[in-house]
Amino acid sequence: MRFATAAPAALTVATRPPMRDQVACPFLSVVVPTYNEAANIAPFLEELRMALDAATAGDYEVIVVDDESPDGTSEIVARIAAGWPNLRVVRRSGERGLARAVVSGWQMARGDVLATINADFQHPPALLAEMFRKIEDVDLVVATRYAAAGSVGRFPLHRQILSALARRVGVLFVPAVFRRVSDPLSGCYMVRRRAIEDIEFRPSGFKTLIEILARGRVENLVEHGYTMQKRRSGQSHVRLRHWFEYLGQLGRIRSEVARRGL
Ligand SMILES: Nc1nc2c(ncn2[C@@H]2O[C@H](COP(=O)(O)OP(=O)(O)O)[C@@H](O)[C@H]2O)c(=O)[nH]1
Ligand SMILES: [Mg+2]
Repeated sequence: MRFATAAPAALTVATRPPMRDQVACPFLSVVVPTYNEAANIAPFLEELRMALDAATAGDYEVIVVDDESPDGTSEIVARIAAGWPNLRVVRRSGERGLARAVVSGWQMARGDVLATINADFQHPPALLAEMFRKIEDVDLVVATRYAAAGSVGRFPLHRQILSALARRVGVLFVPAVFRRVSDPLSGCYMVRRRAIEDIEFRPSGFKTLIEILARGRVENLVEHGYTMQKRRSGQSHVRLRHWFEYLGQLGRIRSEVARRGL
C-alpha cells in the first residue's frame, strides 16, 4: 500500500519556549484552529475562558490560528483579544489546512503543555479543564469518544460511519499507532512539549494526533471520555480530498514506522 503523495514541508516545535527566561510564560497553550467560525467563536471563547481561568488560575494562553476566513473570524477574535491578554490571533495567509494550522500555532506557543480543541463546540470547552487535571502525571491526554464515559453523542450517522471507516483503515495501515488509543483521530488532546519538541512533523489534512502517536516521545498517556456534540453553527469543512490526504498521510506514517521497525 503506497501513495505517491509528496510529503508536506516539515514543521518543528522548538525545544523550549524561546522567551521562558525573560518573561513569565504560561504553563498551558491552547491552539484553536478556525476557518469560517464567525458564528461560533465568540461564545466558544467565552466558555473556554471561564473553564481555563478556573482550572489553571490564569496560567494559560489561547492562540486562535485562522486561515484568512472570509467571514471575519479573525477580526472577531482580535476584538476579544483586546480585552483578554491571554488570547492571541494568528492569521496564516496563502495556506489552508487544519493539521498544519495546529502545529503552526504550537510553534508560536510558549507553554510547557500544548493542547488543541475545535471552535465549533463539538468538543465542549470545559473538556480542557478536566483534561488539565490529568496531564500532571503523563505525556498525553486524549479526549475520546470511544472509551470510558465517551460517546459519539448526536454525531450524524454518515459521519459516524466515515469515522469508523477511517479508524479501520488506520488500524490496517499502522496498527502500532492506532492501537495506542481508542480515538487516534481525536481533534482534542493535550501533550507535553517535551514529547514533541525538535521532531519534524509533516502533517496534512485534518489529523495531527496520529503524527504525535507515531513520531512523538509519548511514553505514557491517559484517555478522557467525552460525548461529542453537534457542531453549533455552520458546516463541517471536511471534503472528499481530505480522504485522499488522509490515505497519503497513513502511507507516509506506515513507511516511517516500518523503517524504525515498530
Ligand atoms: N486554520 C484552519 N482551521 C480549520 C480548517 N478547516 C477546519 N478548521 C477548523 O478545525 C476545526 C474542525 O473543523 P470541522 O470542519 O468542524 O471538522 P469536523 O469536525 O471533522 O467536521 C474547526 O474549529 C474548524 O474551524 C482550515 O483549513 N484551517
Ligand atoms: Mg467540527
